[in-house]
Amino acid sequence: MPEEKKRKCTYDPLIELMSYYKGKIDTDEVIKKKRVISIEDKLKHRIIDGDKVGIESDLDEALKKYDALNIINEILLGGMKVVGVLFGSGQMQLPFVLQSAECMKAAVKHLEPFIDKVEGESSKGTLILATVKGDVHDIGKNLVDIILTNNGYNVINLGIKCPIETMLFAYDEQKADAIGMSGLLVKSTAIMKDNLELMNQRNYDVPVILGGAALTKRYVEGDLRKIFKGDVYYANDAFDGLKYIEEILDFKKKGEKPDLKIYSDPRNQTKETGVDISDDKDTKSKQTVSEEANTHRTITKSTISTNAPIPTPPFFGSKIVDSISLENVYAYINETALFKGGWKVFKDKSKSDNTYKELLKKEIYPKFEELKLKAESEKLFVPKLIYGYFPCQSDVDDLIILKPKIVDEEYLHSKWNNIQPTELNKSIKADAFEEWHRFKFPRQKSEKHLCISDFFKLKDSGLIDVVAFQIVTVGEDATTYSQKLFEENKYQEYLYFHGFSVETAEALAEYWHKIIRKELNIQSKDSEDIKKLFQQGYQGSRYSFGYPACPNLEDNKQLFEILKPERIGITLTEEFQMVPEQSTNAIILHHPEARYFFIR
Ligand code: B1M
Repeated sequence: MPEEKKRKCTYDPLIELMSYYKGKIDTDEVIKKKRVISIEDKLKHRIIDGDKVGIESDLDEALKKYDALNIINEILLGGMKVVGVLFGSGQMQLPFVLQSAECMKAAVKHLEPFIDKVEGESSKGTLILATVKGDVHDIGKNLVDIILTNNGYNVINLGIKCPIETMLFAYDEQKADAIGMSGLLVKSTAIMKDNLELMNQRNYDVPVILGGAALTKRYVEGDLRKIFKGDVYYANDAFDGLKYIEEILDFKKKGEKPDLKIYSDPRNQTKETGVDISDDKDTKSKQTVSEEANTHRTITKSTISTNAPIPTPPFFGSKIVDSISLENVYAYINETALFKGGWKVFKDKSKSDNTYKELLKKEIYPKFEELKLKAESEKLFVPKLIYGYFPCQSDVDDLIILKPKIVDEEYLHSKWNNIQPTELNKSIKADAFEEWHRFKFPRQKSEKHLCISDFFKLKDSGLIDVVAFQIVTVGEDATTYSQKLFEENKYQEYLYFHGFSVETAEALAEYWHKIIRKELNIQSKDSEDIKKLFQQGYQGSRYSFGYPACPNLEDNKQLFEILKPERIGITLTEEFQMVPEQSTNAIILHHPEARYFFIR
């Protein structure tokens, strides 16, 4: 190799670039004008700007001066480091971070043939990464994979629903440096604990990084750190994951053990399961489920009115709806949830309102519109749903779903044509029915002592009430297309499309809830502003199983027996999650006092 090629880069790209960005965010035009033209800077700016078109010729030029590994480690990763700092300080949004990662991937691909394959030399370290057993959530883990891979780490991504044995096998086989576990479900936090306990038993005191919406720092670095013999870290986002793997490798290199502190929060002394089930992670409104909530206690009833009128549904039983206009559904997409929750595009303190509005106008809204058209024209979404109305009564904390006596299975999963809803509680009385299903809902142990069953007529009243259920999906193709984008390293598009597809599923649920209110003739309280519907600007409430007022995901099983959504291609996993991923279900209450509430 010519001497020149072996030369190391001599300046610190991070310091140079941070001073370049200091105190301002420039527009693309200004950045371009200011751009210094050394090949090192050209490449770094390409990474920061996510500008991969034509990067090959710049890389070829750099190859005349440096060897391929040096270009990656000193120049390109220097650019990625700046991206990380800009992201951490809120100056760069996630979609643009992913654009940079895409550029990095393209650059590394071009340089790969020039790298002499000496085992272990081309990567900074290896992480085994997986979503834990029973959990199907993919995107969070995949974002971690993208960020780490494109910062020079070797990530062995084992996918979703991954048993600990598979992770440990991969760890041994790959002689990895750490294990990363991801999971969005409350149950996943318990699985993570089980995994660490099993690792203790088998003497795997390896570093572990944990991440996902249901976790809290206190749980991981407090409770789990106490029980696990190895080092365990809590990563709030993908860049936290990067920070910790760097730290782990640093200590490993030095042959030292980090002195990890046990996290303790003096404000909260009660024993908690350590879950965060807030819907909007950004508000950080953490909600914890106390173990006490599940123990036996004296029931204190709420003061929910028992006199609410019972609406008349258009039919009893269930019905399939499979011709739904996407345009109608799109109108119910919650832009805040999509832009901030899904795409992670925020206005932070360093930006003026105008800069943020400009970003939305120039990048985000056009993307949103493009995706709407694409999904429609390429038939990436096939919205379908099953919904229905059912006679019901409450029995303390339970909600009893009734069915007509002596009918066959097939009849139960169709419209019950021999029951006239207008005759309910008139000529049709409770003795026309028998118990079909029973949902056991938890009750608040303080505050208003609410329980979902309080919003329905009591069995003792002799009256029959009405409950609606729905299961909606935008179909399997949305999942397949998301996966394709990830596999093709189209990271930014992956984030955009996946977020858009799941919010479209949620929009379909919102839209159909509106139809149900209309059919029950309780729509007079509906806000005219669709955005206000997202804050329950209507009569009644839509609760999804697994959410705070009805936290038992297992209830999905009974719901499936009632609606039989297999008829529209939705199945339930053994851990009660729905396939396709872009699906959601709900129990719908008509009672005027029904609002979201938390079981603490
Ligand atoms: Co639902 N959902 N959802 N949902 N959903 C959650 C997960 C929930 C916590 C909401 C809540 O209760 N407030 C709750 C689970 C609670 C529980 O376990 N009981 C829940 C529920 C109940 C459900 C349904 C069951 C409701 C129902 O229909 N009955 C249903 C299930 C769907 C199914 O089975 N297919 C459902 C449906 C849906 C939608 C389809 C509408 C939609 C998409 C779901 C999806 O993504 N597959 C949806 C959404 C959007 C959410 C929330 C609001 C956001 C999830 C998300 O996409 N986050 C979520 C609540 C929340 O997160 N606050 C919720 C974005 C993603 C990039 O973040 O995965 O956290 P995340 O990854 C981050 C970090 O956590 C970290 O880095 C990542 C990137 O920065 N990280 C790591 C993650 N893993 C890491 C590993 C590391 C390091 C960092 O190691 C190295």
